[in-house]
Amino acid sequence: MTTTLPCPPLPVVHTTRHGAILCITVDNPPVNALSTAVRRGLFEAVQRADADDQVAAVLIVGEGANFIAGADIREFGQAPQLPSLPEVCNRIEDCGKPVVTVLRGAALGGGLEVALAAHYRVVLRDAKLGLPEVNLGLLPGAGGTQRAPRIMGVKAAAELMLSGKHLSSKAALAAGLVDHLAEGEDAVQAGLAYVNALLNTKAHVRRSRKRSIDDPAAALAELDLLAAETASKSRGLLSPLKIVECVRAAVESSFDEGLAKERALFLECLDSPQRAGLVHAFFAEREVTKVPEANACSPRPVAKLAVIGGGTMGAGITVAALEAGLPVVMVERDPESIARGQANVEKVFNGQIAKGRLTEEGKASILARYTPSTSYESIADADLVIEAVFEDIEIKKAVFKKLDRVCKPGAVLATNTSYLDIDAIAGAIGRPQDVVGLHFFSPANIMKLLEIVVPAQVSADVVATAFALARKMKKTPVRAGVCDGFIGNRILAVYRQAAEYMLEDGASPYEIDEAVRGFGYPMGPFQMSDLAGGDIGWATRKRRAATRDPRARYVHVADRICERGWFGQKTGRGWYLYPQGARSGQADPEVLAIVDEERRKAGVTPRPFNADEIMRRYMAAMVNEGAKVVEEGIALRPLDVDVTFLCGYGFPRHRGGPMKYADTVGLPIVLADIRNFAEEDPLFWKPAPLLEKLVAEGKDFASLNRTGE
Ligand code: 3H9
Repeated sequence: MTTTLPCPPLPVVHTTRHGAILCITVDNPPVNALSTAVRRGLFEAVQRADADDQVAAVLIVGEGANFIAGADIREFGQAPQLPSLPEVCNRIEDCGKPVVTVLRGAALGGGLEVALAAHYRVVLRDAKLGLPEVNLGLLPGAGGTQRAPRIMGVKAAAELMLSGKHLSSKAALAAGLVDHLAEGEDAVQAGLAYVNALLNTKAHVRRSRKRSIDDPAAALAELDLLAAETASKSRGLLSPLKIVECVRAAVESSFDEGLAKERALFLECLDSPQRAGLVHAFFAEREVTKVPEANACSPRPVAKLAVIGGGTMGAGITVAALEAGLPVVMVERDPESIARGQANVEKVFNGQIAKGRLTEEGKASILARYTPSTSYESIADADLVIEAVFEDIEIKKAVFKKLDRVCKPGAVLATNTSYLDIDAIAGAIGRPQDVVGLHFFSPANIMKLLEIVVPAQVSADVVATAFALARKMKKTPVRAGVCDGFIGNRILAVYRQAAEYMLEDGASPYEIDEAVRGFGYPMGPFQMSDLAGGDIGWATRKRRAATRDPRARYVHVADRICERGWFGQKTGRGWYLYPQGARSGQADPEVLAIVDEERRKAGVTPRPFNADEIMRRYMAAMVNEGAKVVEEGIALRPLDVDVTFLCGYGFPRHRGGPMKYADTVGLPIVLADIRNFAEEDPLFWKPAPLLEKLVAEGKDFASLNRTGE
């Protein structure tokens, strides 16, 4: 009888000798993150090299396309294991023999900190260097806040940490962060050449902890300015403020005191719900791309795109596709309309030129991929067509019938509708298997979210094609089922309604907006409506009027405002006043008078609301509808709802999305609120059965995100 023994795990750190040089390779796919095993391996390998008389120098490289992408984010929140990353970095720096790192691909966070602790740094051309911990609610916690200012200067280091941005190899060399930019693609070869040169010149170890800060007084003055700017921009975020504190310690204290400060503040950030929310957002944005159709089949090739409609959405989609390198034919119904469509496209690029982000030549080379047309025949060879015409089902069906006539077999036919029944659109033509929803958000060339709406008859490879297109266009795709409003707009309609009820019950639109901003949104729902145009919501309300439950409460204030032609910023007034085209609005006493009048008509005696109550109701409505959307399979998992709101609706990222937020608050508390509110209005505040079930079982939404359990 033969027994199969489990394979021993492959070593995540291995060493090879090249004469007197010991090469340590971190080999932990996919991105060589610094897991416990990697930290142990690195620590022990450096320890052994230090003690080995045959070793004269150490080289550290990463296997594959990356050096090291940082600490293993999956380990955050688990019991800490030794050695810690600061200990590993200190061990590297303490090595008595020169330690050289070669950086390629990602050298981020803890990965860059390993390199900063080494004595010399070489980069290959494709390297991207950064300390992006701030994006995860953290600060560089393995000496980065102390070593980077000593190596590249206080201001540049603080800006690198506060922005979370990556530096190219050239920029890193110019900033003094690395010593040498090597040609070629072989990290080991480049490293060996550099180490040999060092050994030939008898170069010594060079510890960044020993470096002093240039002109500390000037550095502190710069830091004061950065601190003030950070405090005003941080909108309740903890880690940017802590980063500034650590950098200040780098200037004012000894290296060891600075390290101790960094450790204490890092642990504080690590424990914060902000870190948990941001890490959830990081993984959720990657999980959303893992959908059954994309796993099961290959996408159809897409080399040529067509967009029907040159309005705001059509032009935005066209720009996004052109920027992704795709050739695009834009179709409009007549010469005047296509001229407007082309002008809309050019306006975006002209704006980029005005801001210095694009040159005239750059614009010309992008527009070389753009073909305006008034003939559907011109898109006969398109691989994928996106319809972005007026939001009316009959108009859309007519467009799809034309597409059915002219498009080649196998072309993907997508609609950019935000609410309409895509099953009905697909059912109107002879190839429903090719029809999918691609719901872009405005401005489509900027907003990350792309809802990929999956109608009943669509074939799986069309869905896979939509996900591949999203990747090419650098969008964050979320799979949604067909219903009125899909994931995002369906949930928005409900919490918007909760806001209107509070408005009629006594909160002013300005108090509601302020509470929502206080929660971390860039703007409140009434400001948002003024920005988007009140007429859009008005049209939706009119469309839904026929199917609205006659027992449901209806607040008329928004209609009264729209009836006056007050559609928001574009008309100079809406919920707010915008004198002389101002972008930020002022409270409008006439709006408050309309609100009072509607309260009187509805027989409501207004009562005060504080920010806490406003947010409890606003979030309870959002979470309850989110649970219904998950339960009905409109969203695959709670995390898909989270990503929709993070990437398309301005939900504060550090709270991780509405479903993550509900888990943080505790589902029993959210459900108790809903039951409490239901005493006033049981029809609106009907608890989602999924929420009740989870509470009864003592589970949270996160339990539904863990697939395969
Ligand atoms: C830190 O370092 C703290 C220290 O200062 C102090 C410690 C004491 N860990 O994005 P992709 C996974 S904080 C674990 O799709 P790309 C990712 O989930 C850290 N996993 O590829 C995905 O997994 P899956 C500071 C990680 O090519 C797969 O790798 N570092 C990590 O578009 C591929 O990722 C950062 O913030 C990680 N650190 O982009 C860098 N990184 O296939 C974070 C990635 O199962 N990472 N994964 O879905 C990134 O920015 C990008 O992932 C990177 C690659 C640019 C590296």
